[in-house]
Amino acid sequence: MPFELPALPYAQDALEPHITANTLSFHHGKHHNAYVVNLNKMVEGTEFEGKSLEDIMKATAGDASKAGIFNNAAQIWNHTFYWHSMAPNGGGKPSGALAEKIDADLGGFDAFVDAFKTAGATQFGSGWAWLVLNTAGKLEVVKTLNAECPLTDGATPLLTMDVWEHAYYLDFQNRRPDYIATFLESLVNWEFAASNLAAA
Ligand code: MN3
Repeated sequence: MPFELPALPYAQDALEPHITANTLSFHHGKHHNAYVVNLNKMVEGTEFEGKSLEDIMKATAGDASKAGIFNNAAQIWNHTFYWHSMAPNGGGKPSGALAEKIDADLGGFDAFVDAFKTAGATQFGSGWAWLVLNTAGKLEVVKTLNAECPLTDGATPLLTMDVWEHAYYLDFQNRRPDYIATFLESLVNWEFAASNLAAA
């Protein structure tokens, strides 16, 4: 079975006015879709045909000769995870076990916000900011370059934010810090992060 572009978990205009339907039509309909089309071409007739995205990512991470396959597989995975990391009427603060763990491992919600903003703003060029459960069982804020995903280091992603320019340029132009602030204030899906922590 070839890979398919997953539907957005909400309508294309559901994140307006923060992220417009115009951005999502390009970001989901063109960029995310291109990764799907490219990966299907690349794995056809190879050992990776029929494998899961996660298995392909783990098998190709760090292998320069498989960079094309890794980049497209990881970008499919990362984008699907990113759509779910946002929600209409998102934002606010986490509660319950996730909030308690943010307090214990990261020094509180405000410290998380500072760390996440810094990760997103200081990722030079293209990449991602993440909240993960690391291999030591602690929450950690990390950033990754280009298509890289903490999953291949054994961490469990809880939340991600795309900081490639295509994620924000149509709505925010060069103002990446404003996009990051909007993500945290109005879009972030804490229920998704909490469910990922509960399943870890
Ligand atoms: Mn993107």
